Amino acid sequence: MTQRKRALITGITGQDGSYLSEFLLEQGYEVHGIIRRTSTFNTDRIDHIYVDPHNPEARLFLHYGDLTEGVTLRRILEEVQPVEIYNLGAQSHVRVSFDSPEYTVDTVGMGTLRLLEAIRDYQGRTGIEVRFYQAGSSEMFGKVQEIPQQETTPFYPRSPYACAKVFSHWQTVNYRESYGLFACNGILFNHESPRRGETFVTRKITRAIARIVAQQQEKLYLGNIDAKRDWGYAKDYVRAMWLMLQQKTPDDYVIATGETHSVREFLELSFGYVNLDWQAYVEFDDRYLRPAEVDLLIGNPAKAKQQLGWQPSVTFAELVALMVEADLQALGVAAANGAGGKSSADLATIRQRLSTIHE
Ligand code: NAP
Ligand code: F7E
Repeated sequence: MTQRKRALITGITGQDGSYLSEFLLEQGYEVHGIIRRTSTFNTDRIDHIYVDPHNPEARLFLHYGDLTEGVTLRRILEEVQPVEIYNLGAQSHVRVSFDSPEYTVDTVGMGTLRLLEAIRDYQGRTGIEVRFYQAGSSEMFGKVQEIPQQETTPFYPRSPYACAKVFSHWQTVNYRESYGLFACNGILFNHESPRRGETFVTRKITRAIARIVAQQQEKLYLGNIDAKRDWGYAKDYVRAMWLMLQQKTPDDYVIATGETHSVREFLELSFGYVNLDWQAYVEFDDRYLRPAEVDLLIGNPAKAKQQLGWQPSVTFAELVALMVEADLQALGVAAANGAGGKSSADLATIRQRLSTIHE
């Protein structure tokens, strides 16, 4: 019997980690993930795919570790002997990175370096190739130097988080060039889903809408709603990560939709979906402003399309509908017929399409 391909994921409990795990399991992989010890369970996003390790059918295994602790990362690497590593672990909130810069840089920057060093030694000693994916971010473009942004656009990071991602990007390139590691940088633009963390703006909005409909919340407080982002669907984006590691040679790729929308547009579309006027509910709170803002992001995914055959499958309007529907369902409330000016037949068609995206 041929051995299953084994993948190791940092950040497996996060939005992307959960979708990537599902995807790799579907591809026949054995999946190992690094989780942090927490005082309450933090595995909600992967509970549905977890099987007790005593069960011979189990193909998902979890290991305690932390990106701030190199020794443990090395131990896990030796134990698991993966052929692919996806480095998704991070303190990934840009606003929080201004409050907690040292910790952010330790996980987002030094964590990557610790992993690369561990792979370099392991590969050098065993001769076994370990392919490495680094979760880079459009935040690295920051104060953008070119529109749209592509792989060759200069970086201009605007937060401790983004500075650390730039560090990790160049470390990944450097380990590829210095030691011949098969190491790729994905430069992923914002990607969202019903599993998005509740404090990122899209999910904060869709969750608030459901709570407003359910009469559990009256107002939604936001910061800069003029910021523009290139928002895609997370499930599409994890497929791109895997594709990068299946190529003949390692390279770096922008993953984006090529469209940009403001937070204000997201508000219009999402509140419109439940027939509410967002202006009656949204208030400004300066605590959600950042010391330095990234005003506009829009990516050019041409290289990924051409070389990986990757393209997004979910439109902006579908993404908004998908997220609002999921939050409404979670609270047991529904968008009324006629929502967003749509007939009940139109809503049924939308829901039918959304159910195929979920699968
Ligand atoms: P997320 O939902 O915030 O998940 C982050 C994951 O990292 C969680 O599993 C978290 O564990 C883990 N983590 C945090 N600190 C850690 C540490 N010190 N050691 C080990 N693990 C740690 O993020 P995501 O949206 O899935 O994003 C995945 C990766 O892509 C991140 O690196 C992010 O920076 C990057 N990225 C995201 C986007 C996007 O739009 N989503 C775009 C570009 C790049 P807990 O569950 O225990 O907190
Ligand atoms: O903010 C504005 C905010 O926190 C988007 C992370 O996954 O994507 C994410 O970073 C925009 C910003 O995402 C609120 O100022 C207004 O302009 O949802 P966000 P982000 O900062 O773009 C990148 C690609 C990553 O790599 C990161 O890991 O929305 N905004 N009012 C707000 N943002 C938040 N969070 N909360 C507000 O109340």
